[in-house]
Amino acid sequence: MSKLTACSLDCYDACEIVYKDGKITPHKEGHTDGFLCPHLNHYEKFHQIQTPRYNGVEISIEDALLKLAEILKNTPKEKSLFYKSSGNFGLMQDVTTHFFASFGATLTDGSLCDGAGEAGIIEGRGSNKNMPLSEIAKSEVVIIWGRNPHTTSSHLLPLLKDKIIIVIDPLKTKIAKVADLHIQLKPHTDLELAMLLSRFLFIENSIDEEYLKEYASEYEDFYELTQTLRIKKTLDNIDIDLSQIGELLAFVKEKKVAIVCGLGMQKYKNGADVMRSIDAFALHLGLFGKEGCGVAYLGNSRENINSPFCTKGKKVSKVDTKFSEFESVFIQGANPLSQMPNSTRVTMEISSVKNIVYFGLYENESSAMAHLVIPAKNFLAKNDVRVSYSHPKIMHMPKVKETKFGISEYDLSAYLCSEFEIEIKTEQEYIEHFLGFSSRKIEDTPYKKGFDTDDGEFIYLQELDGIKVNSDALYLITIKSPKSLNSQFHRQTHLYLNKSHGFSNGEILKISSDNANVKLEVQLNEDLRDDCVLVYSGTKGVNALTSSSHSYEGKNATYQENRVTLSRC
Ligand SMILES: Nc1nc2c(c(=O)[nH]1)N[C@H]1C(S)=C(S)[C@@H](COP(=O)(O)OP(=O)(O)OC[C@H]3O[C@@H](n4cnc5c(=O)[nH]c(N)nc54)[C@H](O)[C@@H]3O)O[C@H]1N2
Ligand SMILES: Nc1nc2c(c(=O)[nH]1)N[C@H]1C(S)=C(S)[C@@H](COP(=O)(O)OP(=O)(O)OC[C@H]3O[C@@H](n4cnc5c(=O)[nH]c(N)nc54)[C@H](O)[C@@H]3O)O[C@H]1N2
Ligand code: SF4
Ligand SMILES: [Mo]
Repeated sequence: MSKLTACSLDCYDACEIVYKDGKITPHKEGHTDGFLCPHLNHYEKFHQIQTPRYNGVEISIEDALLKLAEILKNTPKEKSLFYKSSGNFGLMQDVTTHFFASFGATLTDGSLCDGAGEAGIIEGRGSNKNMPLSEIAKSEVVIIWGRNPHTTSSHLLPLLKDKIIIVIDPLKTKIAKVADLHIQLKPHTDLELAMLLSRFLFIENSIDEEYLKEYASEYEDFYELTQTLRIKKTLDNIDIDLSQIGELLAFVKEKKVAIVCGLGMQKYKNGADVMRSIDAFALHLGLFGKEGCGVAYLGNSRENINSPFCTKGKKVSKVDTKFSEFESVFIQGANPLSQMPNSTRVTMEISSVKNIVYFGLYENESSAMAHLVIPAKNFLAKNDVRVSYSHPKIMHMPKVKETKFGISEYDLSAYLCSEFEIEIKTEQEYIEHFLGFSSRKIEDTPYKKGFDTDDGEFIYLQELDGIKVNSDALYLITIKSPKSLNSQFHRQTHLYLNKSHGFSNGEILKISSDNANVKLEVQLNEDLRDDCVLVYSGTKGVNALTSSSHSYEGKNATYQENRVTLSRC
C-alpha cells in the first residue's frame, strides 16, 4: 500500500513523499521531482526518544501526562512558558499553542530565522508575498542572494538549468562555482551593494520612470540617498571592482529576473534595511508584478489561512527569553539550548527553572536539561497538514504508520484541554479546516497593481544607518549544514577557514567573541574569504559565541553580528 504525505521538516522545499511498503520514497511529480535530501533518505535510521522520563527515571506515557498536568496545576499561570520552534512545520503543531494560550501561559514571539528580512519586505511593500517556484521557472536570469540552494533548497536546482546564474555570497558555494558571475562580497556589505546597483541603474538611465512615478514616487529622494555613498570607498568596503557591478547590470537589464534571497544577508541588526535595499533594486529593475520576475524570500506560508487555534496571550521574545522568570517551561519542536543565540546565557537562565519539560523527537542539549521528557510521534505516525515558505501548495500529511511510542501534539493537547476544561475540537475537524484552504488564492505575480501599503506605493528606506563598523576581527559565518537540519541528524564538529591564517587541518583552535571562547578543530577550506570563519548551525557550542541582541526591526536573532578572533590552544 502506498500513501502520499509530506516531509515535516523546516525547509523551503516541503517535499511530497510516498510512503510505500514501509519506506519513504520521493513523489515523482510536482515540485518534489522524484528526489529527497539525505535527511529524509535516512530519516527512519535516526534514533528517536521512545520512553518518557522524569528526573532521569523512565516512566509510562500515562504517568508523564499526569506529571505534566500536576506541574501545570502547581505553577502560577503567568509563570508557565510555552516555547515552540518549527522542528515540525505542520499546522497541527499549534494545537499545543491553543492549549497553552487558552490556559493563560506566556508564549513567545520574535524569530531565530527570517524575521529581520521579512520586516524589511513588509516595510517596503506592505506585505510579504513571495515569488513562487512556478514563476522562478519562467525567469531568464536568477540572482541567488545569501542562499545556499545545494544545501537548503535543492529542489530549486532543476529550475535553474539553462538560466544565467548570478550569486552574491561571501562563500564560494556550490552554486557560486558554476555561476556566470559570483560576487564574493565581504559579509554584511549587501546594503551598500544593493544601493550601488540602484545608483548605477539611475546613472545609466535604465529605470522605468513612468512606473516609478506611479508606484514609488519618492524615487528621486532615494537616488539622492544612494549618492551619499562614495563609490570608490564603498567598492573597497564591499571588496569588489566596479567591473563586477557593470557585469551584473549587463546580465539583468531588459531580462526576466528572479532575485532568490535566503537568510544569509539578514542575520544582522540592520537585516531589515538590507532586505529593503534589495527590494528597492528589484523595484528599479521593474521586477514586481511581471511574469518570471520578482523577489523570492521566505514567504508567509500561512497567507490566506485562518488559524482555528487560540494563539493570543502574553508573549516574550524567543531571542533573549528570560527563562529564569518562569517556574515551568514547556519546550516543543525546539532545541533552544543549542539554537538560540548566546547559549551560555540560555543554559544559565534555564538551569534555575524548576520544571523544564521537553517534548521532541531526539536527545539533545535541551532534553538533557529537562526534568520531564515526553517523546513526540514523528510525522509519519500522526495526522497533519503543511504549507511551505517557498511554494503555495497545501499538503495533507495523513498518518502512514503506527508506532507504539510517543504521543502526537493533538493527543497531548486533548488530554491537557480535558484536564483544564478548555474547549478543543476533534483532530479531524482541524485537519478539514486546514484542507479547506487547499484552493486558496495566491497571486503568481503579486504587486501587479502596486503595493500593499496605504497609498499603494513602495516605501523607501529613508536613511542609511547601521552600516557596519570596521574591525580586524574575523566574520563568523554560521550557515546551514548539508548533514544536519539545524541541530537534528548529523551535526558538524569543525570550524572552517582558509589556509591564509597559517593553521593546519586537525589543529584545535580557540575561537573567541565578546561572549565566549569555544574550542573547535580546524578544517581548511579554500571556498572562504580570508576574513571569514565558518561554523555550521547545529555545531555544538557555536551559539556560545553569538549574542542575544535583536535586529532593529523584526525582533530577529543577529547570529552574524559578532566578530571573532582565533588562537592556538
Ligand atoms: N540541509 C539543511 N537544510 C536546511 C536547514 C539546515 O539546517 N540544513 N535549515 C532550514 C532552515 S531553518 C532555514 S531558515 C533555511 C535557510 O537556508 P538559507 O537561506 O540557504 O540560509 P543559510 O544557510 O543560513 O545561508 C545562506 C547563504 O548566505 C550566505 N551568507 C552569509 N553571510 C552573508 C552575507 O553577509 N551576505 C550574503 N550575501 N550572503 C551571506 C552564506 O554563505 C550561505 O551560503 O534552510 C532550511 N534548510
Ligand atoms: N548560529 C546559528 N544559529 C541558528 C541558525 C543559524 O543559521 N546559525 N539558524 C536559526 C534558524 S534559521 C532556526 S529556524 C533555528 C532552529 O532552531 P530549532 O527549531 O530549535 O532547531 P532544531 O535543531 O532543528 O530542533 C528542532 C527540534 O524539533 C524536534 N522535533 C522534530 N519533529 C518534531 C515533532 O513532530 N514534534 C515535536 N514535538 N518535536 C519535533 C526535534 O527533537 C528537534 O530537536 O535555529 C537558529 N539557530
Ligand atoms: S529537501 Fe527539505 S522538504 Fe525535501 S525531504 Fe529534504 S528536508 Fe524534507
Ligand atoms: Mo530557519
